[in-house]
Amino acid sequence: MGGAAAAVKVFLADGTQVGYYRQSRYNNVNYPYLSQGGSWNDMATYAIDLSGYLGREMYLVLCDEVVGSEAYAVFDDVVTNYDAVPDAASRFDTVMDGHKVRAAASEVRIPWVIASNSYKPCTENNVQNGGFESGDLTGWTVLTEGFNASSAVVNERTYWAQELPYNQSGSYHLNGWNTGIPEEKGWALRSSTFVLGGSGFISVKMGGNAAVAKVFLADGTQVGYYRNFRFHDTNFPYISKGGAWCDMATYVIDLSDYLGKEMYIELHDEVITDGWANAFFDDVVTYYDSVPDWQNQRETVSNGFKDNVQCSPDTVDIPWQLAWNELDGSRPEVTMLLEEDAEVEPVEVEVPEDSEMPEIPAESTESGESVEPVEPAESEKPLMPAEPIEPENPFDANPAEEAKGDSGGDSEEPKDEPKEAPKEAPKEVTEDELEEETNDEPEQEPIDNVQ
Ligand SMILES: [Ca+2]
Ligand SMILES: [Ca+2]
Repeated sequence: MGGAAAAVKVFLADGTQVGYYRQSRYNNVNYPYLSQGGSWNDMATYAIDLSGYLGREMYLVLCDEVVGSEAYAVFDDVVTNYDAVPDAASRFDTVMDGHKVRAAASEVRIPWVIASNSYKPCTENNVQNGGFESGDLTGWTVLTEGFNASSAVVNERTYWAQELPYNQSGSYHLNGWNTGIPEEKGWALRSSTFVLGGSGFISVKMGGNAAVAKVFLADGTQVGYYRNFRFHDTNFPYISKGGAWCDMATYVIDLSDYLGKEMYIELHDEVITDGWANAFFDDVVTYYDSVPDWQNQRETVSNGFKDNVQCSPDTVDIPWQLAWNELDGSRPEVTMLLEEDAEVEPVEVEVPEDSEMPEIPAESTESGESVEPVEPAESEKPLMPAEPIEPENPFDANPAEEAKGDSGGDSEEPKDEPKEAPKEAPKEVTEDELEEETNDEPEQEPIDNVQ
């Protein structure tokens, strides 16, 4: 190869890159004399040692890389079989050197080059197909019998007549409604393994009331349990008023204690009994060079429609969340953001009686009660009824319970947007689940969510 932009990539037949070799001779000096150290588009033979892959089916890609000026690439003579190791160090090709006009040309030798592999396999830090952008479950292992792997990945950005946003990244996401698994049942997928690198932070997009991400060391030791805690069935169809249904948010997970370890992730639809038992996932990112600035990250999505009119405002932000690990009971000391709530007209919110306040045993960190989101409490304070209530924070209740209370809505003030939205859901699955949701007594049994 010759030219400043030439490079060769080497791959195994399955697409795994194993080599990257740059043309290293380009040197724009003493034009036009190769004999005086110059090198332009003249090609040298690069000897590449692939003996570690003997017997493997492979292919090459010849590249013209973007390198700025003099960005040319020329190639010739791809030889992929040598019976004996060529003595590259002492071999050369002989060409006529450049020369001035009308001057005589002389021969010059172009030595062979022992190519240096500059390929850095960063792929080891990433799970395969973490964003489902292959359009299918390539790289994922289905752990649930009956799970329809061929239909589970979809390219839909919105759902229902209200055109509520999934907040999908790219063109595809993993959609729990398309798994063939009934809502009351659960399912799980396992990622390929990755070596935790960079900052030790990863992220995953989760939506739906049953979505949970679990993190394991490669030997099967579970080290993390992270729930989607944003789900909030209130003020349908307004995400801008604190509702959150199938919309996914990015959860940032701190795994820095495990830097350098080989790990994998499982995406779960947990079996829950408080309705909306579906899960949606996208964008599993297992490498961040530096700690992601989650507090200032958000995705802006289209707000939903109400009676075919776009909800105001047109767009709504879905802020990133810091996930917290229910296995160790730690909880981030942060104020989650749902600022939109601040501008919402007051809505009467059913406040759970203190009798319903679940006692949170210290060791119950794995149970549903201790899982209440941090941010709903913040965001809903302005919405709380004026009448005196228990000094205890009523929002220590399970988020799901709150959701129930909201949809129960006996004390809602008359507003132009009544909250019987579930009935509008056009899809059967939705009707069903909403029906269920509405009829179900909000029995608050702890969710056994850790395995
Ligand atoms: Ca995606
Ligand atoms: Ca389910």
